[in-house]
Amino acid sequence: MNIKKFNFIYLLLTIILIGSCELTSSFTSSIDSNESSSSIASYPAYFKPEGYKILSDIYKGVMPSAGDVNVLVIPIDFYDYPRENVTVSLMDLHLTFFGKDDEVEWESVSSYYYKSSYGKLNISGQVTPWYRASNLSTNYQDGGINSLYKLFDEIMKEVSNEDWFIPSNYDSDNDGYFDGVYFIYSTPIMTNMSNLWWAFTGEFKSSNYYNGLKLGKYVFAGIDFVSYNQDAKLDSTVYIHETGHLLGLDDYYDYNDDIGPRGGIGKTDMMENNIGDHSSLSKILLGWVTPTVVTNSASITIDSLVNHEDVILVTNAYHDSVFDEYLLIDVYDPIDLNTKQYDAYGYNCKSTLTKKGVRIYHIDTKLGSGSIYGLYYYYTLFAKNNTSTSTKLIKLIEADGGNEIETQLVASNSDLFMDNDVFNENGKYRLYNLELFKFSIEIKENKDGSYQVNLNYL
Ligand SMILES: [Ca+2]
Ligand SMILES: [Ca+2]
Ligand SMILES: [Ca+2]
Repeated sequence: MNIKKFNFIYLLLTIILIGSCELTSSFTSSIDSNESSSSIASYPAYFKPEGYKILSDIYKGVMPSAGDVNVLVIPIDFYDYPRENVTVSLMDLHLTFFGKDDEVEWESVSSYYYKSSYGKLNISGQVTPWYRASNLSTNYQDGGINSLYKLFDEIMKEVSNEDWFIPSNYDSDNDGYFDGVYFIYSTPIMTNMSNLWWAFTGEFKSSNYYNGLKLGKYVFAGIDFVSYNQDAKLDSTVYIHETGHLLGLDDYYDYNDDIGPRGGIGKTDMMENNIGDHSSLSKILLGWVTPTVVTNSASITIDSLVNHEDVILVTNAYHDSVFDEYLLIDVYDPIDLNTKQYDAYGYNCKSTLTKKGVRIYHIDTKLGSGSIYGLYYYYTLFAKNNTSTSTKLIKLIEADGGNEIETQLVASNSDLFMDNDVFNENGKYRLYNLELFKFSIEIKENKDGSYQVNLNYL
């Protein structure tokens, strides 16, 4: 698909357009905190760490990842694309964001995040009435990022001056930033083949206050995504993915096959192809699950991540931080958030993982200074990304020992570790600094469907 180059998008982000579930990119904010590792203490063989920092502790202007969060969904129309021409009603938009799971095709933004966070994140909010942009949609398309910021500034001034607007309602964590703002435009998506009319999450570059609050991260997405999948009643998947960015998560898909390692994590994740539940990495970064940290030989039982808060973090040396290099072990299960979406949206949203098994991820979330990679430029907290760096931010280790995620760009059931499988039996697996990984990992399936993970320090 040829995309007309949109000048500020050219500078700030490129959006990949693939299947109906593969959408959007983000650019994320600059870093205001430098989390370096602290002194290495001595730890028990396994333990639940306390007091470590998560994304929202070090990332200004992101949506709080826990608690009752109240967001604003602001529909914007234009003289050349007036609200009367929009087929999606604001009630449908409301249900897509805040409805119950049985009021939408799959999950609403709210019901998805409630389930994925094990009840820790409760997103509610309101869809405001339509606001009219002061210029034609084409002006913003041609006007660069500053014209879009000007639009947001005008809209936020209007919204924050409304009688109903009570600032404290929109800042649950009291950090001075709106918890979440979604600008939902009337223009049909991909109008004029411009990737402005798609979906992205960005950081508002202004120090303006709106009735006492600052706008940090925002989502810009079309209302047409509500009806993007033709057979689906109300489709929230794009807004769910963008909310991941509002929370501070990166994309896990590969923007470009030609640079860096290929294949992302094999099309298996909400931050990759808008598929299923969030990964154990995302859940750790958002504070929804506390990993069991393993530093010496141990045997630990885990069950499905989608409905159990079970993740093992195993590392040669734990540095009191989840912003580091380590392996994560969790249980994938094609149930709940990992399955109903298939029926709703069809093939393109279907994970190729169709059975239960153990996933082992190689993670490198060491903090960086903001990655820049040419056309694929965006700010990120992390030194690594899944597009252009020589090793990945998050990599799914293939149980079958093949490399099909990088060669065929998709994971398969044989990439899951099953009963009696052993990873790194010979002790030859290396971390990215070429240090040998000091554990072998043996998987035993229990009668009740959970897995015993035997970690043997080599
Ligand atoms: Ca806030
Ligand atoms: Ca790549
Ligand atoms: Ca494989």
